[in-house]
Amino acid sequence: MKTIFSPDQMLHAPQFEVSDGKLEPAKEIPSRAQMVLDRLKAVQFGEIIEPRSFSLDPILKIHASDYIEFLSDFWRLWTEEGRTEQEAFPFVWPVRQLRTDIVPDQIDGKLGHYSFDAGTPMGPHTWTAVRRSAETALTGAAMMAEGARSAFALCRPPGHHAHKSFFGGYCFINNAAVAAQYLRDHGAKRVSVFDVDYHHGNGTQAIFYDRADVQFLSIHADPKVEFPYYLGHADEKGVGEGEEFNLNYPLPHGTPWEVWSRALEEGCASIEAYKPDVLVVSLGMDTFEKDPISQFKLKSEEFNLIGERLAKLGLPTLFIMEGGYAVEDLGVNCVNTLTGFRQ
Ligand code: Q9C
Ligand code: ZN
Repeated sequence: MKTIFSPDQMLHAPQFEVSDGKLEPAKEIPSRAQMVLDRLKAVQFGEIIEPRSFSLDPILKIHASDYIEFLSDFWRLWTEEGRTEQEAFPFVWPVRQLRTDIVPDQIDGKLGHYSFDAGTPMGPHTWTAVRRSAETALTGAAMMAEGARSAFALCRPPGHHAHKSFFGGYCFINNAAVAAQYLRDHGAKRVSVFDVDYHHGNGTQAIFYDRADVQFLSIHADPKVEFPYYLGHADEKGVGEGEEFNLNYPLPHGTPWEVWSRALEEGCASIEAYKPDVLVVSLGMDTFEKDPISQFKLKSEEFNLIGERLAKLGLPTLFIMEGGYAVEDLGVNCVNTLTGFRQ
């Protein structure tokens, strides 16, 4: 299995995030990617290649053009405004009865309009890294469309919390959604996206919620007690043509493999019934017992079992990296999953 990665993805290097009501050291940091690369090399997992370049078109099939323009122009606007801070935080949002149809001219108003949390700062090179991360996912999708049986897109920044027109949860472009759409546009009739990150994939769910051609499944911490809090409940099943093609498996804090793996089984059975042409896995390792921001209890060896179970589906499979913040163990947990799949 080939891995796709560009060093440009390291250029997004946040210092801080707002979490638990205070400023904390950033968790989604470049060393995450480095740990995975180091482990892939240590076990000689396979070739690591640079992503191809793509026009913005495949990204614009998922994201609104004004949002992408905002992301790509942001740092220029920020500095033109006279701001000297090296990272920008949103801090005001258009909730409920406030207007979302008018984009403010002012930079802080724009930041709030195009985001949903203060945990996702933007820096001088965020856009470069974000676009390259999406191209990493797109390269994986292109390889699958060209006949590969599997590929690993080492995406960073991650993507599954990003919606059509807003960022958050460390995510800017929804890499998995962009890849799934690319696969649809290049021969796949049906695509399943299985999100095994600890957090609900709210962005991916919302993007495909009314569609029958992309099935979305997510195993995650119950949003009643965990980020992203406002999406990911079991009763969210899709709407219109998309009804029954959205499947959520919210689980309580403390969930161990014995319970988590039952949701994995159920998800796999639903994928088998759906009969997709290709599987996209939103691969988060933050289900790990030692993850600093998460509350599930998976052990390193159990990541191999995830890979093994997914392999039994017998589908062409594109892995897209999402979360995982136990940096020291991230490489092992990630490569364990890929190794389990390959055997
Ligand atoms: N105490 C991904 O894994 N912070 N994003 C929540 C709760 C945001 C995670 C803080 C976590 C975002 C891709
Ligand atoms: Zn996560």
